[in-house]
Amino acid sequence: MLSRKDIFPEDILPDANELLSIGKSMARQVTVGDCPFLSHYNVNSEKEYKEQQINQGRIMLHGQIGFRSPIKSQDAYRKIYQYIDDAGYRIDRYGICLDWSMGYPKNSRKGMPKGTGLILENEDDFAALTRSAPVAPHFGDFVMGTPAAFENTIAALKAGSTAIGNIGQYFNFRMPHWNDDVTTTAETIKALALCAAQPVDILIHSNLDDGFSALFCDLTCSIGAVLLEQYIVDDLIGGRISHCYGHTFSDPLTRLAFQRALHKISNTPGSMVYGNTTIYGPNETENYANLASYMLPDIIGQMTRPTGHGLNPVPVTEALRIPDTQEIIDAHLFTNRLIERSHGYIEMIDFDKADDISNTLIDAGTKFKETVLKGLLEVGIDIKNPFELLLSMRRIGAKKLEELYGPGAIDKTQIRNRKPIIKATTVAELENKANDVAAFLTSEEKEVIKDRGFKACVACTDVHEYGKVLIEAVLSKIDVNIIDAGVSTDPDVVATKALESDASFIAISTYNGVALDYIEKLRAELTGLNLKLPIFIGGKLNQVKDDDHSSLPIDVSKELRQLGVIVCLTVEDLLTELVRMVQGARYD
Ligand code: B12
Repeated sequence: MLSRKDIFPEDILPDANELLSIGKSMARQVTVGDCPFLSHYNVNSEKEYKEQQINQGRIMLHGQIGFRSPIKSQDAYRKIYQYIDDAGYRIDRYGICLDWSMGYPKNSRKGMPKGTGLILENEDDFAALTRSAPVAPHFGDFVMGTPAAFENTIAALKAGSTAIGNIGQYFNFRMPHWNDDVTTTAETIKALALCAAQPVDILIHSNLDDGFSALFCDLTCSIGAVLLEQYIVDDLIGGRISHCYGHTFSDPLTRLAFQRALHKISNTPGSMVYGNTTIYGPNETENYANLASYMLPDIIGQMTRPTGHGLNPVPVTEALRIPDTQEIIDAHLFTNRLIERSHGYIEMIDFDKADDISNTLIDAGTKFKETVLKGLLEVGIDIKNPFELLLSMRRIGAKKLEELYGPGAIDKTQIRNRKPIIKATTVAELENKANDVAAFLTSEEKEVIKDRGFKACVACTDVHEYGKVLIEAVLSKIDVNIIDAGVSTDPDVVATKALESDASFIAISTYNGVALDYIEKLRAELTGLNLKLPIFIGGKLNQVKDDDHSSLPIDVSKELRQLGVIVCLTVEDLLTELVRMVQGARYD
């Protein structure tokens, strides 16, 4: 059971009306600036453009860019547009991938961890980028939902952006070393109010996979999240929420059904459909089949129930590295040709099946929304107050919300103690994978590991949680005790947790291009506590070096090994080392 005191231990919270009025008043000074996209298509906003394209039956396309260097990003903005235009096609919008560190307010950004993305120093940098070509600038990440929400939204609006996010990110992302979620929420409310008060329509983007959807085990809860966000942004603040989905939607039928459900319940055009990045592997040729396998339902969705989403063909190199300009262009050329070749498929599809699923999604999603609101009201949350609603949902988190309020029947054998009405594939697939990985050990090896009574302190450095979910599932299956040190966890917290729990080793999963800095800090923290423990690390072991002009991340496995860390390409590597530890190997 929850109580208000558990969710809000603070005696006083900021006044939501005051925050809304600060945001609203800023709209007197800050309005949408000119940019080539708005002038070229003679529209006031991307929403207006999207509605025109829907009426003309055109499918829109989205590209994702954001290299560390502003110059390289401007160059990509121009080149991709030009190349695709020369080929007789169009790219409608760019998702601008700001760096992690852009989420800190400018005056506290110095010295904070950087990821692999774009760093814009000032408002002129924002404008220089959007001036580079007539493509709609979508500032999706590290704007709303971060402590820098208000200042980044001001810069994005002035640079001519009329699609700004990311509300999904608000719910799930934590900036390293930033524990003040009250300020994060307050800045987000001000930014939302500023957009809502604009004389032109601003789409408030939310990538569901950046938010709770990546972690729900029941897909109907994701439609519930759409409805809850509509309630907060549209009904309580007067904005226009616009949803994105796709990363984790691997089954073509449910992918199509989800799009048809959005078509029924959305009041505004969608921002983009993200490519199904979780199915990409290391082989580029095979990834073209992956690309086609999710693009086809996306194209058919837009042909039959246009929602205005820009489709995002993710380059086939995504699992290997941050895709370069030509790789983005190639994915677009492929997809434009696929669109031309897709018409004949429509007659082959049984849309009733998709519509049955879509109706179930809406019915159970509506139930989830209502149960969440009722549950929060019962514990004393003011559900008419957007500040309280946002922060309480963020603090409770996806897993607990699903456990407490999920629409599926209670079933203690299931992951969230509920039988999913429509199973979300990702977490379930990780559970299955864990069985295969655990089978790597012989029963004798499992037995000796069990007898040793290992305690594993497991954490991930950023929002990428699947690696951690997998390690925990595998280790649980071989009777290693799990000490959960959390998601987006700072090095000092991991070190303290390892000490307090008397951990036998630490396992870190990392993806954001911070591996080396993170391990250096963790080592220093452990030394400070006089603790010597084996550290295993896996995920994406790269980093953008400050002195490297390529602005792309490079592999740091060698440096990590030099620091005495055990670099793991697979979970099996960890299991092999555990067997060696039982046999007497030492790593301190
Ligand atoms: C899923 C995903 C997401 C999801 C994460 C959902 C979630 N809640 O976990 C979402 C959509 C939220 C997301 C967001 C972002 N992402 Co992302 N994401 C991915 C993706 C597609 C898959 C990563 C993953 O989880 N794989 C599943 C795991 C289980 O499999 P695996 O990675 O192959 O891992 C294996 C081993 O490495 C091992 N392993 C992993 N960790 C560990 C640890 C130990 C100790 C051991 C023993 C083994 C082990 O386990 C697996 C065994 O098979 C990758 C691209 C890719 N295909 O790799 C990008 C990727 C990691 N993301 C990337 C980026 C840039 C981001 C964002 C910063 C983008 C943005 N601007 O918003 C944000 C993160 C923001 C933040 N605050 O941190 C980049 C990182 C760039 C880099 N470092 O070079 C990648 C590589 C994509 C790319 N090519 O650009 N992302």
